[in-house]
Amino acid sequence: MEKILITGASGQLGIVLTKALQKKYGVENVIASDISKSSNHEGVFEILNVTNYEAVDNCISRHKITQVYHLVAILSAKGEANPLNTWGINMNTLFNVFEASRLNGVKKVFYPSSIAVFGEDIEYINTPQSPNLTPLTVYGMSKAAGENWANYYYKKYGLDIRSVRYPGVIGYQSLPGGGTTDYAVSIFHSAVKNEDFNCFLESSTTLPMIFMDDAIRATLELMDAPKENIKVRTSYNLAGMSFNPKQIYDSIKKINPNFKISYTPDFRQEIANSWPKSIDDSQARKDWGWQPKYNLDTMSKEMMENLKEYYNLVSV
Ligand code: VAH
Repeated sequence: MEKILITGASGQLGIVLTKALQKKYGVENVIASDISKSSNHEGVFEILNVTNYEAVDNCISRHKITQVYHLVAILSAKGEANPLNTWGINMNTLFNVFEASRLNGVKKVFYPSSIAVFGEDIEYINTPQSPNLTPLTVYGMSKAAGENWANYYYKKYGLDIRSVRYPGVIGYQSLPGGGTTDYAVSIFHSAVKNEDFNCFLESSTTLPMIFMDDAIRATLELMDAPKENIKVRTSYNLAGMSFNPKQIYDSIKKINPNFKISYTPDFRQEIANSWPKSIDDSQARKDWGWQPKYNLDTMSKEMMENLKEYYNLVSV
């Protein structure tokens, strides 16, 4: 019998991953936690401040947790406003989860990394699994350090931590907060509401992205894979699709021909410029059979249909 704890369950991924894990393991076996509750949650929810070690330890031992999905993090753009605070929160929460998991005999931990671990001096097209990691944001630095800690806890203590480097995640079920790839979610909300969209990145800024369904499936497949198949104990490169703002705009225009876009790049442009344009995820494909299902047009269609339904429902 598995008992699951999710930290950061009210975030963009957390809201959707909680539902997927509830479906897989039963609503009563999934403890969703965050510092505040999102109205979307059904099932068991606990207010949990993951910067407090005793609180994390208590939650894991009280619920006899067997798997932890540690999603708490301050993202790339927001994190730059207060670098030391971002480092503190991202790293302290990681140490608290890894250490409490080890001491309480947790069987598996999921730790999300990001393509933000990449920075200067990489191959920007098909960025390989293991180049030098020289991230330019504190978020990227914390994820790169976290990957090494994941590897360390596995090698030193045998804690079965698994990780993927998510591209920008795009879904209709929840909103991102404080990331550089957030534009690719907001653009759909504007399109559905027939509002003009002002993009904070230049039209030609290509970034790796993934549709939420694929991101969730990748997570579940990685966690289900036999232990001996997991050869990468830092974090797996993961790819879905790659596009720039002009290309996503063109894809949306096929559905909403009147949609209009303008571009006003801000500080997030520099962050985006330091990231890969596309990712080589051949190791994930080889080790645990990763295969994305969505491309830009199939994703746009799903996003538009679901958001139309959402806005129609709330306006009733
Ligand atoms: C961010 N969405 O923009 C995150 C992500 C690929 C980047 O980790 O900060």
